[in-house]
Amino acid sequence: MNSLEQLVQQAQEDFCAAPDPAALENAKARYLGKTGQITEQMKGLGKLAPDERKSQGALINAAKERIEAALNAARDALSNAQMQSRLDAEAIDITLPGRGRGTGGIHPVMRTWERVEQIFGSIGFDVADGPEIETDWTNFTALNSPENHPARSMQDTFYIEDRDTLGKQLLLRTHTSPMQVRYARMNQPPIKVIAPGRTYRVDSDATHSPMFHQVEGLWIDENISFADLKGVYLNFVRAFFETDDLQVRFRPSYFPFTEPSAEIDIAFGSGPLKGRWLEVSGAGQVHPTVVANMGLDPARHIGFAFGSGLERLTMLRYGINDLRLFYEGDLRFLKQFN
Ligand code: 2U9
Repeated sequence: MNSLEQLVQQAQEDFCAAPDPAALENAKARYLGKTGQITEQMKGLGKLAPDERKSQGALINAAKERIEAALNAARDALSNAQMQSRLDAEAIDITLPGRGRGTGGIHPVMRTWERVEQIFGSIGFDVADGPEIETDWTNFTALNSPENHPARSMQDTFYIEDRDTLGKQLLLRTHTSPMQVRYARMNQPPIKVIAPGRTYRVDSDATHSPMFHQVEGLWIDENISFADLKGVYLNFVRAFFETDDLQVRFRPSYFPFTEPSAEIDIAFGSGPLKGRWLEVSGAGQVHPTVVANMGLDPARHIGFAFGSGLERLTMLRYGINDLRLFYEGDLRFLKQFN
């Protein structure tokens, strides 16, 4: 084998053996670089006679082309191998089952909220929704708790430092009653409306949370009586707790916005809570001052109102004993309701 043929073979072997692009480029330099063996052979041509130079030059060129071809083939092979190992490393097994996000569920208090809307909706009550940041007037004054009135201290309030554009004091609503005031000022009697929603009070322990949910109902008409309120509420608790086997009693109470006022208790005729009187709601005839603040004539229009905590209703329905479970986001608790 002549030396050019050996050189080509040696180059082919070196290129094939190069494990990565850097090694391949080093190998290339040994043959085709400035001081590479092919380049050196080219330089030697000058010493030959013209005839020999031509034929030897053609042989060197042919060898050079074969070396360049071997180099390109080795480059392609390395880049294919690199791509293949990347594809292997990043391979996705499309036969694996998805990780899944799990199915979401409805929070038990939201379930109660939806249920309350459905039950009152079925007897003709509209649903009112409104701001959680309220003015002092709609939250307190309109509801017969003027400034400095001792009744205000019944509800410890989160006040907001900034005032509204008219300079009015703002606060987080302590009950959903302001929404009923707004609704009554925008609609004409007969009014039958519930206002469910988030409410806020400075209070936090096993039975109180700074944010909690209320539903309040308001019925304004001519010639209605406490018996109508009792009928509506009895219908509600029977539907809500899915039993007719329960009793309802009204006990005298005090709220600034109702007169007379009552606490509503229920007692189940069976089940784990059988025979125990459980407080579920407050209620009363809307105070004449509040009726007037809604833009109505208290001599003509009578209002009945009630208010319940949605957490309280939920705890009674499912037998939950700690309010804080609702806000901890523990899936072991929440999953039980879905
Ligand atoms: C207007 C006038 C009167 C709504 C009422 C109650 C009695 C009541 C509490 C129950 C537990 C709030 O969630 S709780 O802390 N509510 O006892 N609420 S009467 O009276 C109104 C509402 C709107 C215009």
